[in-house]
Parts: sequence; structure tokens; C-alpha cells
Amino acid sequence: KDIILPLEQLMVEKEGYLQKAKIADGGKKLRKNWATSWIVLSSQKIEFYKESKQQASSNMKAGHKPESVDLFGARIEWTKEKSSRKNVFQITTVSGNEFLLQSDIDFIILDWFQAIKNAIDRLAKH
Ligand code: I3P
Repeated sequence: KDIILPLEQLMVEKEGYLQKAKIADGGKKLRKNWATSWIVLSSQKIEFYKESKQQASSNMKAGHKPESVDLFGARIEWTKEKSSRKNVFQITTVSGNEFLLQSDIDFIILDWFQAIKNAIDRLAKH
């Protein structure tokens, strides 16, 4: 019996909860507001969901779109200046959106940094 999955789902590389703060939109600075976010990494983008995974999928059916980050040409770097928290890295998109991601748990944030960096580096080769 064939199993049919949406293409999106096939491309998911990593997902889980992190602390997230968007600090700029199109180059315009935003007030920092940390919140837990469900993060979904696929080959070309990251999606941020405000809610639990389950809530997110029912909202999706209702037509709500998650915030999406285009990884083409994006930059990722650790930062100690942008937050008093530990384990913070920043993603900057070509369009000038800036996001901070954070976890208190070292191996979790390291895994995420590496996975996102790999996705960005892979895209740069194409
Ligand atoms: C911000 C809030 C953030 C903090 C930020 C504060 O205050 O406390 O958690 O960032 O520091 O301005 P408010 O809620 O009143 O906006 P960190 O937790 O990342 O340090 P910042 O201004 O130094 O970025």
C-alpha cells in the first residue's frame, strides 16, 4: 500500500521547541519579545509556529500561515551582544529580518545551529 505524504513533510530536517525573538523586520528594529516557538527546518526555509505542533497543524488547516524564513543567502552567527541570555544565535535573512534563537540546553542549541548552518551552506552551493 502506498503512503502519500505532502512534499513539505518529506523535506523536514528537524523540528522542536526553542526560545525565539524576532529583533528586526526588513531592516527595521523591533522590540525584543522572547517566546517559545515550534521550529520546523526544511531544506530551504525555517517556519516558526506560535503554538504546539498539534495546534499549529489545525491552524494550518484553517488557513493560517506560520512565519517563514527564507534561508537562501541567510547568515547565522553566535552572539553574546544581542542578549543577556546564554546560547543565543542570530539568523539574518537577505530581506533584513533578524531572529534570535536560544535554548538553555547546550546540545540542543548546538544541534540546531549546525543543522541550520548546513542548510544555508548547502543552498549556497546551488
Ligand atoms: C526586554 C526583555 C528581554 C531582554 C531585553 C529587554 O525588556 O527583558 O528579555 O532581552 O534586553 O529590553 P522588555 O520586556 O521591557 O521589552 P534578553 O532577555 O535577551 O536579555 P535588551 O534590551 O538588552 O535586548
